[in-house]
Amino acid sequence: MADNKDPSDIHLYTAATPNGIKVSMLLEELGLPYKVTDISFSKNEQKEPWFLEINPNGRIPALTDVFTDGSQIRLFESGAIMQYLVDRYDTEHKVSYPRGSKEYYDVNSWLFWQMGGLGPMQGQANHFFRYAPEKIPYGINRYQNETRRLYSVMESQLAKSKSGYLVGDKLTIADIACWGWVAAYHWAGVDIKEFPHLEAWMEKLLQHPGIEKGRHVPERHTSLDWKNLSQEELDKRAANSWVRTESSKDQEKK
Ligand SMILES: N[C@@H](CCC(=O)N[C@@H](CS)C(=O)NCC(=O)O)C(=O)O
Repeated sequence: MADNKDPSDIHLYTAATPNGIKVSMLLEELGLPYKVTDISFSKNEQKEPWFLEINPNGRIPALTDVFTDGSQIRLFESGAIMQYLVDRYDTEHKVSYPRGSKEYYDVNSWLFWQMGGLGPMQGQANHFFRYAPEKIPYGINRYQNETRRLYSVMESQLAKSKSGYLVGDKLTIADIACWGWVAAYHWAGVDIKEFPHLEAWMEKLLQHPGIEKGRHVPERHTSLDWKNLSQEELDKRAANSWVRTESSKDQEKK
């Protein structure tokens, strides 16, 4: 599907979250120009009809582009967006491997592992630990333990890796997909010090200029600073989040 078109038709709809920054970090690593629309969760823009035309699931990230036949293509689910971008634009295999190679399938395994495991489980750890109106120990323990288990899976893989990346000898979309989640470890209440290879990997990725630049789209990335905040500041951050407002609406629906 590789082609030589000017890629400036790419339009990313995003917000400052672990799923959103996957796509901007990838676009920056590939050196692709793109337009950005910052979607406001507090205004519920992700549920507006015009946005649902792009992503019927009403979540970020989403991306549009002009397809090879000249029509518009609309993509949602960060993993699917990343696969589209490397299939179409990473012709030199900077952050991907050729389709059909063993590493190509290894990258897919880790990408699906992130999409089906790390993201959803750590997201629930955040929810029960930081946002839930009631502190439910069962929910907190279940999702924090599952996040720790998933971190230990990455830790073992990285301990075996000669390159320090998840697959093969270079940074790939598998690493990029996981980075924003691991970088937000403190918000989930998990200690990164238990996972030395994972911590080293997290720092190593920051040395890539595209990761460093893309993590600050659409606004400054702050997850790594949260370990320095007091409990009071962390509680305030959770209390002011749009997630709290949405959770109370959910309670009313019951
Ligand atoms: N599996 C989806 C998850 C997308 C997702 O949950 N996005 C969150 C931000 S990280 C969102 O848009 N939340 C807004 C909402 O739930 O209304 C992906 O990876 O793209």
